[in-house]
Amino acid sequence: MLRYFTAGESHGEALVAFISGLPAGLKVDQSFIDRELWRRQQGYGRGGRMKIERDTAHILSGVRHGMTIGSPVSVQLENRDWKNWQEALPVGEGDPARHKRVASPRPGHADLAGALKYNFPEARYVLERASARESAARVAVGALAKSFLRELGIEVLSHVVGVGAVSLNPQASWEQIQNLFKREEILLNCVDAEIEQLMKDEVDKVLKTGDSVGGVFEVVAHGVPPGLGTYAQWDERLDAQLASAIMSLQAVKAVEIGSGIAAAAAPGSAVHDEIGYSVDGNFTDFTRTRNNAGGIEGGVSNGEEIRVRGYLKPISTLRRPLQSVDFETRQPVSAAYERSDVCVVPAAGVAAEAMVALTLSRCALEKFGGDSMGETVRNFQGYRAQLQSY
Ligand code: EPS
Repeated sequence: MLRYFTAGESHGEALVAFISGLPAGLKVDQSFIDRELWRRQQGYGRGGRMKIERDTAHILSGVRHGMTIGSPVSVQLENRDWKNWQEALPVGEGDPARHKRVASPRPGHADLAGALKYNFPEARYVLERASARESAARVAVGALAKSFLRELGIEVLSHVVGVGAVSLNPQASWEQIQNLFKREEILLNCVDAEIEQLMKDEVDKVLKTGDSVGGVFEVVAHGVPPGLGTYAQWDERLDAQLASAIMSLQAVKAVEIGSGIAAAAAPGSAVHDEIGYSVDGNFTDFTRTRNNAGGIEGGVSNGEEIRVRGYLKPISTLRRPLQSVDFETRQPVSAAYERSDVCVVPAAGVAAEAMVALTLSRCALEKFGGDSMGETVRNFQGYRAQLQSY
């Protein structure tokens, strides 16, 4: 069973990720993991922290001679900023006078709910863990999941479909999204250069006014065979698992599979994807003329591209803060501000790719099993042959 956890605080010494259940014999390419981490750090509208960090994955266990060995993989990501925080956030008792309080909770952030829950007098420890910095650890193990999926012919990428009031229409093709992945400079990760400029204008607008902006990313999984996930039990439905995985990312407030939102207002005839059948030599396939279902019907992948969108609220740390209350005096004050990003939509898309890759890997391992890659791929090919002779 594929399981993964993360640990680490935003300004602690390091982030740690742990993944167990990957088959032995999976090739691990360190430069690929680091490129994924680099992608998560990019995008127009990032704050000062990304100038400090150079995220790289330091693999501690589970990989020898460039291959997984079937034992749990643990990965450490150094927080370069730790050197500026070790006295404020020591593991030992330290000097309480050096503690950096977060005196007033930010509306929209975990600050208030977290302080109430854990009975903290202020929000420092809350934001340390609630911060989206944690998503870097997910991207590290997500890169391993992507490497695993690639052995089954499945690729997972993302692109940005909305920033503030600007959105991309019509749908981006897989080829366009693949081309984005090759870019050495990531602005807003939009396939349409003109729309991307308008998105940049949206970010510039909030930069000027001390505000922040949200948006929408889309993750696309290409090459997914029919049959991942099942309607047999509520928590095994693929769409339910993906929705939970995406919703678990910081700042995501809604998730959409395929054209789910528009579908709620359209008649059935305009929504459901009609079915055809094609024969090309020995190769036969069920076909669709469109993919409003986002590649999932009845909680099961149907062989089309999986398309899932995450809707991000604007970052809750504002340079021109909203009204809040002082934790100690309970008097009205402005919400706390240290520094922040103003737009993180492309970065959230990369973190969401990791979550989709981890979810699909878990479903694929449930279906195909295998303790070594040879065994998993053999089982997968057997299933492929079964589909061909269906
Ligand atoms: C982040 C690092 C954080 C934040 C951001 C995500 O760094 P710092 O708090 O030191 O500036 O920039 O976190 C948030 C947006 C948030 O609301 O907590 C990162 O690595 O992505």
